[in-house]
Amino acid sequence: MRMTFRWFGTGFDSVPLRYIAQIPGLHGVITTLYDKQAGETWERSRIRSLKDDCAEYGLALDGIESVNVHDAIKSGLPSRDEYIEAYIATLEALGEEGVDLVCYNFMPVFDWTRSDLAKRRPDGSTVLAYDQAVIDSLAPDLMAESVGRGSGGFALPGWEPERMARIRELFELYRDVDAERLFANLVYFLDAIMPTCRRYGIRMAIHPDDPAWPVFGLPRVVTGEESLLRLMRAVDDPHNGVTLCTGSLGSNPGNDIVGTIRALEGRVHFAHVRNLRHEAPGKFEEAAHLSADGSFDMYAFMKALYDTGFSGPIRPDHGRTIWDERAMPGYGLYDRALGCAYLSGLWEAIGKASRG
Ligand code: DNO
Repeated sequence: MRMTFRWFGTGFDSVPLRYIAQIPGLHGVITTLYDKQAGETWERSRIRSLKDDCAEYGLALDGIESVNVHDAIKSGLPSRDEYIEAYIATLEALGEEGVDLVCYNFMPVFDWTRSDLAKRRPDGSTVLAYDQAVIDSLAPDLMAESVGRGSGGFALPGWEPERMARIRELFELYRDVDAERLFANLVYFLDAIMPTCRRYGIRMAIHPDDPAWPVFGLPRVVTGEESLLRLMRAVDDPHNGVTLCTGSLGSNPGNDIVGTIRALEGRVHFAHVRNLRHEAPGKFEEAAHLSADGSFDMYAFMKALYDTGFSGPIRPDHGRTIWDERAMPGYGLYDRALGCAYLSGLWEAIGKASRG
């Protein structure tokens, strides 16, 4: 594996690259052109300057998270073919610059959903939290407003104000899209981009739905092992792979993440490894990365990745906000840097133990 850190780019991220470069054992960053809306084509020159920014601090550009997929593609509008062309042009620009990993999601309207962006824990740290009862009591447009208010002034990934302003219109788009149609639209999209991915060696890594069940009545198709394997079979090309996000899959305690990692051997191209604390069905809060702080056995996840020969980028995910840091919820420096050190430690120990 290669240890990486998500970075939103100069002007968007509170954490400068020069700090990220000081995290021990870091190979590179996972980043994006954060000002690009879904459907826009990325210019090669901007990708090159992103790469140069990273190289200045000795960091590789290990992948893009995300090249977002336009709702016309997800909902299957006739205009989807134009948007797919634009997506392909972006993949070509990335491929020309040697970028070979793209994370994306296929969630309608919203990306990840949380009911609280700063739930206070007894030690004074704050975390992202989810409570289905709170979500059920909120209309989707109020949800978007409350996420905006809780973001501390940062633009949150997946909750772009430009899109959220059109939320009713977006919901309308999906009125007749059930899970089967959404899945078919995903397969249509992947079939269309696979030749470009093969030409440039770009590995697509779909991010699971978060949480791993339908919210606000919108369909979800990437919720666990069965749906992931179905997708791998439907587009049976190694360039069609997965972002193994333990926090998203693990939102459903019924998901056997270790089993899923093993079942997806060879198709896990990227890993987000984080911990959650389950409180009740449909109710959880995020935790520090250590097993002891949450509900997950983090060692078991890392061991399964190790045993299946995982060699892609891995990153800690959503940290707690600690030490009075002012940062985008989940994306401060401190707790994620602790996460990097911990996950690197587990990997070193697993490697040494397995070599005897
Ligand atoms: C949340 C992230 C997601 C993820 C996208 C991938 O913090 O894990 O926003 O980047 O779903 O497209």
